[in-house]
Amino acid sequence: MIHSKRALTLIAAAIAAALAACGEQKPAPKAEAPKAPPSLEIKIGHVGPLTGGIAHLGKDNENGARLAVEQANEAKIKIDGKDTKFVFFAEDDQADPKVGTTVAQKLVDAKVAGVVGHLNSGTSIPASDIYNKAGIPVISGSATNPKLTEQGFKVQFRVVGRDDQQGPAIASYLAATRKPKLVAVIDDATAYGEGIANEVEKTLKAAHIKVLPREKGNDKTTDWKAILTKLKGKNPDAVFYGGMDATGGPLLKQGRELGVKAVFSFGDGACTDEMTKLAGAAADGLLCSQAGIPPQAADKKFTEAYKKRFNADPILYAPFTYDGANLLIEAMKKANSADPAKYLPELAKIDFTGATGKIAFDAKGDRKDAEMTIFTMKGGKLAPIAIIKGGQTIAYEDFAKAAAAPAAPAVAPAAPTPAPAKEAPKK
Ligand code: ABU
Repeated sequence: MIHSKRALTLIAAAIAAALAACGEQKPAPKAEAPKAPPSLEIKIGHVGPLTGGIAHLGKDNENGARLAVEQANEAKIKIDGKDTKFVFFAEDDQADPKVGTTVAQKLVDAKVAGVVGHLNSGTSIPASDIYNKAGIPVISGSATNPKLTEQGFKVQFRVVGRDDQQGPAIASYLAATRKPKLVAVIDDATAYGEGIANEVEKTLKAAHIKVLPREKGNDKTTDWKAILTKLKGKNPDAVFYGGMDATGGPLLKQGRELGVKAVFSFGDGACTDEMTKLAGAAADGLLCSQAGIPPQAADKKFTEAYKKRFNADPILYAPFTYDGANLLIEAMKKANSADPAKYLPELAKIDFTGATGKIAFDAKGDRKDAEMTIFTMKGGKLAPIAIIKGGQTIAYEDFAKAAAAPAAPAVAPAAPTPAPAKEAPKK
């Protein structure tokens, strides 16, 4: 009995030991999950009017920047050894200066690394102060008022020319080719419209051309009949309007309806094919300018990719906002960082060939050697007739030929007023 008790105890101890041993058994090692490669998310903002009368231009600008960001993601760029994903933040400033600052602060709060925009000078100028305080680089692809880059903000750049280049270019071309004796100047009371109108007036007066007292609307004016009736009585040879196409179209249409015979001449904001929709046949003969190369002279790879992606042709400054976004990305690549403090110095000294040609910035952040293009409206389409660069004028057909050839374009010698380029006979 004693023996069997002892045997039972031994058996129980053996079972306990076996169970304990089982408990201690280590699980078979699991296969380790592969480590996710380090990644980096970089936010890039774009701002333009996406609602209101010039929403079509805001969307065109946005599309250009969006395409660059999408292509950068497809290219699987690495920054600081990390797989990089660019995230595009598109905002609507309604072309309103107050909304522009609100939206700029929103992008700063969202910690964007850089911004392309805004479209309008009137929104870009107040917003630039917000980006500057936050140290965030910002490149406008369309704002042309000189003040934008005259404020001494190190973060501010633009890839189009300025209105103190564009105003003299279109006014000189108008003076040299149409030889007006009396010109009416109208503006939309925005930073852009008033600014370019001032530059045009200054240039015309310097050429001893009489200018009527300034007439003003605003950026929503579509009924110009009172102003046009008053002007008709003065019989000007030319009318210059500083404003956008949404207001310039009705101005031109109503001018012709009221029998104003003057040559109509606009700056870049109203130098779009949209004029045909807005003014119909009255748009024919319009003389206008853009503060860069024309969309049709942009790199074909860009134009084809834009068309494929958005099922539309670029309208005005999409090639420039495309370049703006690519410049931000290129500077980040060069700095191997998306930290604005680190890549800003690379942006300031960049030398880049984009869809709109070679881009480098001067000390103010303006594009060096920006081209100006003069157009005329023929058969419902804007046709570029001349390129003005560094005070020199070249017929557009020669510019296009030279651009297609490997050598740099030759330009005609400088003239006090740009030598009129040959215009194709009117249809
Ligand atoms: N440059 C014409 C339109 C944009 C702006 O400067 O307001």
